[in-house]
Amino acid sequence: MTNQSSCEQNLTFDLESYLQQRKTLVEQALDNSLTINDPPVIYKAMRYSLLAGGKRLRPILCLASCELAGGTIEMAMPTACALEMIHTMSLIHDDLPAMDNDDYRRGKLTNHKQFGEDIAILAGDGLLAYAFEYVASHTQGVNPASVLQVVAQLGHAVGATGLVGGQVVDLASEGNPDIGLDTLNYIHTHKTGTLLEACVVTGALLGGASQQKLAGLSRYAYNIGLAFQIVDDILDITATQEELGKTAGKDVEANKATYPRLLGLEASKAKADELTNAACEELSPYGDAGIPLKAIAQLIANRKN
Ligand code: GRG
Repeated sequence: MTNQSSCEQNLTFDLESYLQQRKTLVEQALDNSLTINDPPVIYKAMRYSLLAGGKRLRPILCLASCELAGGTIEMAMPTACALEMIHTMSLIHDDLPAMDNDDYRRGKLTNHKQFGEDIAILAGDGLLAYAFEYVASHTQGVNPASVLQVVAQLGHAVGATGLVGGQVVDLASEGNPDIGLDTLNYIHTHKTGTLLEACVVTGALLGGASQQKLAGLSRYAYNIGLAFQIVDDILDITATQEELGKTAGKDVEANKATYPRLLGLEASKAKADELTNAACEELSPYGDAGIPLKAIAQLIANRKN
């Protein structure tokens, strides 16, 4: 979709290799983060969803932001894993019969279809709690005050100020034909945006970014977060179940307010492009060092799943 000037980047940057290399590192770290213990069923359920694939966009964003701020991959990896644990928890809970009631996720049966509803709820709870434990117990080489800020940022992204708040308004809006852009933006920025923002902000905190840099990166994250969710709305209409790894067309079936429904497909694509462009503009002070985050912004706008 997007090809705007602010996102233009050095053509020698190979995004595909970059993402593949980062994804491999993240997959390895996630695998090592959680071994099977007693009682085995809960660890198996947690690992089933945590290691089910996915784009690993959130941990990759966190690592990239930490490096941009002057830190290393090692400093950010525990938080990157925690972000994926939190994201996976939200997917498990979102798929439950009481929520979105879905049978497939990441190309596999959803957690409750595989393990039952009771264990799926507990697997989500286990991942959420472990995410915080993991950051606190595994982060190394970072000043403890910054780790504390990371923990606070994660809590802010998950609770009523983030995922939970967005989900509550989403549920309350279901089937209401009068939902407008303000409410839709609230849902999108809370359900999706706050966690993506946490990825970028925690990475920057761990890397030692100044307040000014944090503010700019936070604006970058807000813009890619909303663009991400608009593209999600578009893909629900235009992509197949095989491409998405989850049921397609669910928003239309549930009569949900979405960007395409409120604005139309073309205007929605234009809005996603505009946000992506605004995100890239925030990276202009960084020159070539900002290339990975620019490329990720473009990937979000152009993704097919
Ligand atoms: C229980 C504390 C608590 C919170 C849960 C269920 C819920 C509250 C919130 C729902 C959040 C949610 C599932 C938002 C949708 C975000 C989204 C667009 C997910 C898809 O992300 P991708 O495309 O997926 O990055 P992969 O599989 O690639 O990781």
